[in-house]
Amino acid sequence: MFMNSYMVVHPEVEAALANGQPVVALESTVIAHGLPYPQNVETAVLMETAVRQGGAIPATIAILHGKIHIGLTQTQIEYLGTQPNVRKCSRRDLPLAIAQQTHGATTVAGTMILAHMAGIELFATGGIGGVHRGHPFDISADLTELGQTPVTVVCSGAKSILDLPATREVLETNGIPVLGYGTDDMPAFYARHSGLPVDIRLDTPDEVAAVIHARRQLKLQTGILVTVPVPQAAAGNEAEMEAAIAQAIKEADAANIHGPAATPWLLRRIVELTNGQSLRANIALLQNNGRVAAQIAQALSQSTQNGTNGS
Ligand code: PSU
Ligand code: MN
Repeated sequence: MFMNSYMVVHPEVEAALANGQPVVALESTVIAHGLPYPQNVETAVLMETAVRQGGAIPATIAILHGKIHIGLTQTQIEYLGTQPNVRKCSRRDLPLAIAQQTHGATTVAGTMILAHMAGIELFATGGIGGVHRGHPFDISADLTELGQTPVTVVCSGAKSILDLPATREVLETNGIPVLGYGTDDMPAFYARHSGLPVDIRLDTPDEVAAVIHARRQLKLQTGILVTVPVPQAAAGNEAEMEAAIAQAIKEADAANIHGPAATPWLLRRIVELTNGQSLRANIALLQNNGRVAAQIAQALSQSTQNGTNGS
């Protein structure tokens, strides 16, 4: 594990890593910027519970007073979920938040970097960033990070607030294997299907662990994307979701909202426009992804201990 004076590892996470037990990283932008209070704090706690139920130790990652925390206490989650000025931290923001000793909520990119530093290979979240609709140069740094940091991200694809076909192309350009967990096409967050093909469909944690193992053996420094559809019962009405998304994008463009502010703004507006339907889907898929990531982490740690997967 790479440690530095900026990093504080929660004792439970530290013990799990030292003993080779499965650990799953969780991001914090979804807490500070992705969901409204109090559902943000409740969901963060539910996600940690889902990871435990899946058989792994959760490590929610964030920056508090300029210190990198690998694993938060419930009090720290509550604190982060109620602070007004939390920096949304992608790769470029990490040194800024640390030098300024401010609070930072880590995006998929920011969380991947810090998880990798701490020696955590699995990471669960809701959706990744991508190429913004109508703004082909607003490409999330998540897509770059997935191409250069060996962490496996379990998510429900990307939201259709993004240009999904363009996002799919950039994933390929960056050399990121896109796995469909129980699906032949990429899920689109609220919707179970996007119609865009995955690279391979896998149906069990062991099969995914084998791909992670092969990536390790080849020493490829690339991430892996595992895409899991939202549970059927929580999937939103597709037509209603799409209408809300289109409306929100129109409003954001009219208000000239772009860059890092775009995703949080759109998410908030879509919750309003769907009367909370999008929020319910979001919470359900986050929990489900936490559980799946834990099962994969467990399969990986078992195969590593058995020696079959070595290294
Ligand atoms: N997509 C969601 N919910 C989120 C995010 C994306 O459905 O909360 C967050 C994630 O933290 C992701 C970030 O990494 O937004 C992408 O932001 P940007 O486009 O500025 O890179
Ligand atoms: Mn963006």
